[in-house]
Amino acid sequence: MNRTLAIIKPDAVAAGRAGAILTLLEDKGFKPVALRMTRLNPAQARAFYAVHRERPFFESLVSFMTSGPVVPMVLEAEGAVPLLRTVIGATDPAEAEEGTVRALYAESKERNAIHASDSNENAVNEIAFFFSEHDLLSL
Ligand code: 3AN
Repeated sequence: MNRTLAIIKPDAVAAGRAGAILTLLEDKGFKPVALRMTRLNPAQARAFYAVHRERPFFESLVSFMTSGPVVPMVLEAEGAVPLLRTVIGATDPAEAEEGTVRALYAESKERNAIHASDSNENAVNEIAFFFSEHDLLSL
């Protein structure tokens, strides 16, 4: 069994879609093993998205990610990382496959409803960013 990190982003939480997105993820076979609600401060958002610090959209992304509560969660499934990337859809909702989280709930490339780790290595680091080992349930 593998683990990945998802974050329901401020746009989806503010729109009241957190529950619908969690239901969709559960319907696709993911088991949440840790979940909480938090609001990132700018230093945390900058650290989380450090790989994007040279990109033109970085400050806007930090501003968006700190604009309201987020729901980070650890999800377990066979092949969790690639499976979740498929289930969330493309970064740009206009290009996201029908039925994906972003096709259903994202507003734009930036306000795109959900984050998902893009490699097993990043998943380990991103899970540790939000959760300590004793927060993770063994199912
Ligand atoms: P993904 O979230 O699909 O892994 P990344 O890692 O390329 O996409 O981008 C991280 C986040 O940065 C995206 N979720 C989105 O919020 C924001 N972002 C990416 N590309 C753009 C863009 N061209 N304009 C504005 N925001 C963007």
